[in-house]
Order: sequence, then C-alpha cells, then structure tokens
Amino acid sequence: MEHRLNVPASGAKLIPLSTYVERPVEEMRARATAFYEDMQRRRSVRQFSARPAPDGVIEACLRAAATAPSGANLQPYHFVVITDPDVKHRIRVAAEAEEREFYEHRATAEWLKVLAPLGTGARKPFLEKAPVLIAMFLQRYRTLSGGSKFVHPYAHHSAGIAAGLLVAAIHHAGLVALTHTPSPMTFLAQILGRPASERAFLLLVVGYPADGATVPDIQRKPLAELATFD
Ligand code: IYR
Repeated sequence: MEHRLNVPASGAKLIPLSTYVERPVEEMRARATAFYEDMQRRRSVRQFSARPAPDGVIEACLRAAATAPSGANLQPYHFVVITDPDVKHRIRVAAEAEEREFYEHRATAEWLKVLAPLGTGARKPFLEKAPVLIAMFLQRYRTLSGGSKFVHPYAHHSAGIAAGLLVAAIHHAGLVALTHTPSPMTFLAQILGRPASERAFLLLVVGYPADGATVPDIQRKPLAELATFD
C-alpha cells in the first residue's frame, strides 16, 4: 500500500511541520550545553522580595507551559494567578495549618530526615510576601453532554510536564519560584472556588528573590547516577 504521510486513517487534518529548525551539529551541542548551564542556575527560593513581577511575564510563562505535550492534546489543567493580598493571606493561613499538622504529627522520622537539609518548617511567610502565587489545578475529567464522565487520559503526566515547562519558563524569564505542595491541598480549590472535577496539583510561588536570599547547600545527582546508556 502506498504510504501517504498526509492522510491518516482517522481523517485528521495534518499540516506541514513549519516550526522545526534544524541546527548545525556544533550549534546544537552549544545550545544543549548553554540550556543546561542556565537551568543549572535555577534554585528553589523561599525568601522573596515584595517587588511585583513585570507585566506580561507570568502570562508568557503560562503560554510556554501550555505548549507541553498532553494526553490527546486535552491540556487537562487550569492555572489561577493570585496577586490579591487577601487571597494570599487566606492561602497562607490554610497552608500553614496543614504544614503544622505535617511537621508536628504526620511526618515520619524518614520524612523529617530527608527534609532536614532544606531547612523547611511550618511557617510559610513567602505565601504572602511573594508578589504572585500560581495555583495549578489538574482537570481530572470532563462531563459529557449525557452526564457521564470522561476521565482525561494521562492527566498527571500532562500536568507534570506543563509544570516543568512553567518552572523552566519562569527561570528563563529571570524570576524565581518555589514549587510548593502543602499536603493535602484541598483548601486551594475551596478558597479559589474551583469545580469538583479539579484537584490542586501545585502551588507555585513566584517573584524576585529577597536581597541576600539564601538557599540550601545541596547538590544535584551526577548524570551517571541519573541515566543509563546502553
Ligand atoms: N510540604 C512541606 C514539606 C516539604 C515536602 C517536600 I516533598 C519538599 O521538597 C519540601 C518540603 C513544606 O512545604 O514545608
């Protein structure tokens, strides 16, 4: 049978791949290394300045995040961008209540041991100090016209990839972020009035670092430990 690239069995409309740019090999290596070196400078920051994020930057970063591949291209997530001090305050109060429960009761000795190098604790002043919080929600399902639920395929994978791109985009733009996951995060959907089909996935704290901000003295794994080449 003749192989026809542009006519899939489903009858989907395919268009030319016009966005791909082939790079000369040396340029490709240089770009790959430069990207790694820039990403290597990214750190999770917990001490923020109150300085607002420049107009348009968060929007561009969210657009970048939503370029992520997703299950059946359904992009099963929603971002709520929070700058209102009153909403930030309510989120801080609710998150700190969960965190106190975690640090004082729920966390096992092993949990406290792996967290110790980070110097974290139940107080989360950055949730009010940072200019922007981005609450990312996972859309677990959609309700079809007949009332039945269609569970979004690979929703967690899709949200995770988009979240990774968002973290990279924020760093690339020149801001810092903290991926914060108070557990459980059910208070976020309540405070922000999100529908029952959604689950809080991630709370990103975004802004400029405080003057003199400090970070934990931690290392990343060497490639030999991270990857196997056959
Ligand atoms: N949610 C707690 C604990 C915590 C958990 C992980 I996984 C971290 O990487 C860091 C902290 C907190 O935010 O303090």
